[in-house]
Amino acid sequence: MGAAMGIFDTDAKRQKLLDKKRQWAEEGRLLTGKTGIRGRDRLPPGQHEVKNWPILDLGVQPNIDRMKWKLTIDGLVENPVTWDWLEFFSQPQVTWVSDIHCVTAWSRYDNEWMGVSAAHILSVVRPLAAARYLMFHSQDSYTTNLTLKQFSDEDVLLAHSWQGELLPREHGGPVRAIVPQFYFWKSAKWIKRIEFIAEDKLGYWENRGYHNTGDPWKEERYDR
Ligand SMILES: Nc1nc2c(c(=O)[nH]1)N[C@H]1C(S)=C(S)[C@@H](COP(=O)(O)O)O[C@H]1N2
Ligand SMILES: [Mo]
Repeated sequence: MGAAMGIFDTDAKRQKLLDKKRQWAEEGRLLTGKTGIRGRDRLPPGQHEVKNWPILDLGVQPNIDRMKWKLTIDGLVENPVTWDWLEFFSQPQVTWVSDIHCVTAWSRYDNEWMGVSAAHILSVVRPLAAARYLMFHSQDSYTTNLTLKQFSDEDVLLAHSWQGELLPREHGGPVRAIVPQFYFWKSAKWIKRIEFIAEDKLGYWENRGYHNTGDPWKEERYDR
């Protein structure tokens, strides 16, 4: 556990789960050594389909009042913004259907997300030429990093709804990131800030043995 998480009252069971996940990275658990082909295969190597939707977090599920919620998008951009819930909702809305692939080997097909696209966010804030990476910052102090190119995929969005209902708190509501081309740990729940940066920095799991890119088709589970 990072020092920053010490402030939270994480129960023993969850702590065990977090320790196990770190252990998996050290041991290279679940690796099949195969490569899948996006578009040809539905399931990336080493994954299995689930019909439920498991919940994974650091042991804290922030309870955020939608009317007090705010999102800041700043760093190396021409036009930094802070949106409250109504401003976020008044941005153009998109719907995308995508599959979830979690590094703990479950995949969930056909999730319908609604929210604000990364493409729209980029058109509003206009990253400077020096901005080549970004960091998602969440209310539970979770972080995860992406390249600007990864964030620019057309199916990336900040979602407030899933299957036509507001995103429940345990799955990252009011708003979470959805980055479908990569393992689900890149999809930050309870997002509060997107920071555009010049040099790459590692996020929470990237700092704990997980791959910096996390492409499920190449089975980029761990940094090894
Ligand atoms: N803020 C925050 N986002 C997070 C996490 C987290 O602990 N905190 N866990 C990540 C991991 S490891 C996964 S697999 C998914 C789980 O999302 P779910 O609980 O909605 O399935 O959220 C990702 N985003
Ligand atoms: Mo995960």
